[in-house]
Amino acid sequence: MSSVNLMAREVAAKIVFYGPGLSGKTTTLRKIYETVRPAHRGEMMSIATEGDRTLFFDFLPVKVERVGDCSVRLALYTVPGQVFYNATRKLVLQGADGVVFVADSQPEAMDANRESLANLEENLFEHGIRLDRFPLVMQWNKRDLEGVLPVDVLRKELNPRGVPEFETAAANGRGVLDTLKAITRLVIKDLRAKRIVPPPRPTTPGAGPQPAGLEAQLTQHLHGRQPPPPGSQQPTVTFGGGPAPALATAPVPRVAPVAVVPPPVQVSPVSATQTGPKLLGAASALASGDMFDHARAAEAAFMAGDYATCVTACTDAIRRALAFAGEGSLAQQAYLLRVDGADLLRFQGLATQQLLRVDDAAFALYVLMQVFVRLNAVGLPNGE
Ligand SMILES: Nc1nc2c(ncn2[C@@H]2O[C@H](COP(=O)(O)OP(=O)(O)O)[C@@H](O)[C@H]2O)c(=O)[nH]1
Ligand SMILES: [Mg+2]
Repeated sequence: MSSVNLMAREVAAKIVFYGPGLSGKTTTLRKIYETVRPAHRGEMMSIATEGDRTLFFDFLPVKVERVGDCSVRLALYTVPGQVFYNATRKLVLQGADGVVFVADSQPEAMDANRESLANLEENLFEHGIRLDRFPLVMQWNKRDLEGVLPVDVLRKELNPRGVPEFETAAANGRGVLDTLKAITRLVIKDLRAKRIVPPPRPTTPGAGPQPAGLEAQLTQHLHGRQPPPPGSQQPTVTFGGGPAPALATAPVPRVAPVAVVPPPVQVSPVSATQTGPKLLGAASALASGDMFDHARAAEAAFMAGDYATCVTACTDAIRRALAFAGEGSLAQQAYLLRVDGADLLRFQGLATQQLLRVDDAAFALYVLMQVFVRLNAVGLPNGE
């Protein structure tokens, strides 16, 4: 999904936090959200079930200005770890420029770690990508817990290729920004090698202040917020007071997404000051004007399991939203707003599909959110 605006020398890259359920992906993204300066990140969107499990994905945009002489916009995503959400994982993985594999360091999670890594390899392969050539960073998470596996065991099992690895405790934020910096460096290097990102401009001596390098910029922009002093921290995230729930180590049957009856969904933009999850959907939270009602209808239908109605409501909302881009076909409007063309095509294909599944509806909501985000980015609709 990387895109480059050569005039603005702006690079957009997509980074996916992958790993088994409960390994700490959502917590990692929340910590990044809390740490990065507000000016350098957008709102974090989470689509979670009532039990706080990621149903579709979490999404957090982060901006790093002037890496060399480019700006970098990062779109950070997590995937749902549960085995039966594989279609969703594939979808989120589509167009990824790099992956952070978040492993749970506890011995009882090793089977789930291995299974998830194999699943990553398989899903990337289906997108025509080989994991062993792909920008990848390993995040050994939950290092704060007692009895975790030694790092060399994790390395031997999960990182034979020797990609950069970091010990983290996402629950208290330790190591998460170092992980993010490492994957950003790898992604930029990879995009430069593929000549997607132009090499740094040659600089002339005495030409004024040099743009800072990647490392300095990442550090400056990402570490903008001091961690709150001890005692004033957000309620510590625990496993409900008890020991960490053991991950399912028994083989879990691969259930086709169509058979999944999704639990009630809470979609909520997460904010640092928020006390409880808002029952406002991620799409409607981004909507303005009469698009709000359509977005609400789409979310309500999704929650009720009525996927056909959800897709129809998304179609209505997307048409209205794209109309703000001016006259023309949907494709032209989408192009002008820089909505992903492949996504739009796939979305339009849903209209002719007989059976709509939970992933189709989730995808429709995803495209709708993308359109709203793009509209917001260009300041439309204005004057309301
Ligand atoms: N002790 C500890 N708990 C963690 C850590 N990271 C996440 N958790 C907890 O593990 C559980 C699952 O985390 P979550 O981020 O939802 O996992 P996800 O399924 O990968 O998104 C939550 O209860 C978190 O509070 C960590 O580094 N240390
Ligand atoms: Mg999650």
